[in-house]
Amino acid sequence: MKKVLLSIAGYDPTSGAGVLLDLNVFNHLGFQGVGIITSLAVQNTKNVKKTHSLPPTLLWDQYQCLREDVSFSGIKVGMIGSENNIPFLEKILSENPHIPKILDPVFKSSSGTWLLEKKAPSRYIKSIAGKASLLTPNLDEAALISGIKVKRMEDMKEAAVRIYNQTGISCLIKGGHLQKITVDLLYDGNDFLFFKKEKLKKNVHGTGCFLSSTILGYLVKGKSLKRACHLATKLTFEAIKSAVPVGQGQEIITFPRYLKSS
Ligand code: PXL
Repeated sequence: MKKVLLSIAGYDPTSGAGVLLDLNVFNHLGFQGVGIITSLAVQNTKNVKKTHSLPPTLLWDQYQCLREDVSFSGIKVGMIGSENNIPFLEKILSENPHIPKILDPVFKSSSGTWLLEKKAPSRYIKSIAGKASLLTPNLDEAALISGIKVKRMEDMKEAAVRIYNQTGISCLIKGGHLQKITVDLLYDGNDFLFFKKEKLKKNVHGTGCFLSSTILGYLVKGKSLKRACHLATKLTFEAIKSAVPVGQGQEIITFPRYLKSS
């Protein structure tokens, strides 16, 4: 039977981020994707106009309906939309201890809109401690979680250690918004691993969603965390290069046609 990966995330109608993008990535990597919608984002490629989160009971209904039918080989969680959904998240993570689980702590959109209540991140972090394979914050989210300013590579190391100590979860900090270069930093409690890329002058939406769902795919294919992050950061870089404009705002990230998935 085909392996199934679950995305728990928001609905971005442009398909440039959230569940629609995740399922597209899972499909390209050879998996069946299934999705649980947490929040409806009213947005176009220019900005997020508003979001409307679904209540936890509806999240639970979606999960139970899928679970009684299919078994998940991996789970990726993106935008959860509301603090009310944190207990649901905690329950799902606890119920699935033996499969890879990636948490992309989507607190704010790249266009600046808050996608979770401002005070919720600390509760989020407490609830997920010890329950996932990897956290993938960007610089702002890493600063929010760790409580320090994260502007340079040295700050990224300090923040990653703090986040690891707070959560017991390996951490990949995405440095796409550093000033001169693009560097993602993985800390697994022992080693620091930097993934450096040339800085691309493109304004692309959904890069974080693309990266975290790609890492999940590689983990489920049996790659180690370090190898999965190496392969996924490379693929994401190529996908950003292949991004295309579809409207007047940010470009949509696109799975490179010429690349093989494994
Ligand atoms: O890229 C962050 C993100 C994630 N998920 C959804 C979004 C956005 C940003 O717009 O709408 C649903």
